[in-house]
Amino acid sequence: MYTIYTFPGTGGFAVEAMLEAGNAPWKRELIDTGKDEHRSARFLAINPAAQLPAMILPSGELMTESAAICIYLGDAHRDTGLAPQPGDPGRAAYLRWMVYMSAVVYTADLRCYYPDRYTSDLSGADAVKSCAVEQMNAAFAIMDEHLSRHEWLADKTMSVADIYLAMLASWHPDIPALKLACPRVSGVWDKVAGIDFIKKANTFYKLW
Ligand SMILES: N[C@@H](CCC(=O)N[C@@H](CS)C(=O)NCC(=O)O)C(=O)O
Repeated sequence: MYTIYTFPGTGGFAVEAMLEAGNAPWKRELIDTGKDEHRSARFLAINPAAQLPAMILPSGELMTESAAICIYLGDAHRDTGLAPQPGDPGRAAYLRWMVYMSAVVYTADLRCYYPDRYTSDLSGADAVKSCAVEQMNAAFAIMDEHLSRHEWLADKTMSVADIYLAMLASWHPDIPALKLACPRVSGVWDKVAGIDFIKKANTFYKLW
């Protein structure tokens, strides 16, 4: 049994989509960030970084970092077909974009939505935010250009990287502008949104 600690709107979405696709037994533990439950002693004992999602594996081991959890689940449940395996075409691109999105885009989202955490001078928080949005836009443009030459991020096969991309796109602070500037990113988001297990995950996460 997998246990995911999560809440609507969070990066638990991509993880839960993988759990849905993998048909493995799992359960959800709600941690209400609006009530600061992620900073409670109970949750800090699970994830000292006070971030969602966190997941307990069937072995009892803890995993954090949404991209790492998605990669882990893609390998543990290969029958989902959502994670190109070593030797498969698309493996290098899949790993490249998973790490890129986690390291560059997700972190820009955090600077955008929590700018006060990224400066010791609160009067500069607006500048932190606008710079984060510019960095996010630059990253989406790089992925949009890649998608002008490849059907999916990992080329010919949809992978969890595309699900992760849709999640990050849904967090953009100006979605109409993103869709206009990055039509291929928008196209991947539309295709991902039409899949049944994604619809099911989104009934809880309400990302779009
Ligand atoms: N690098 C982490 C980031 C996780 C993260 O920042 N999650 C957000 C929700 S999407 C969170 O926990 N926010 C609450 C807070 O930072 O106070 C990951 O990819 O899992």
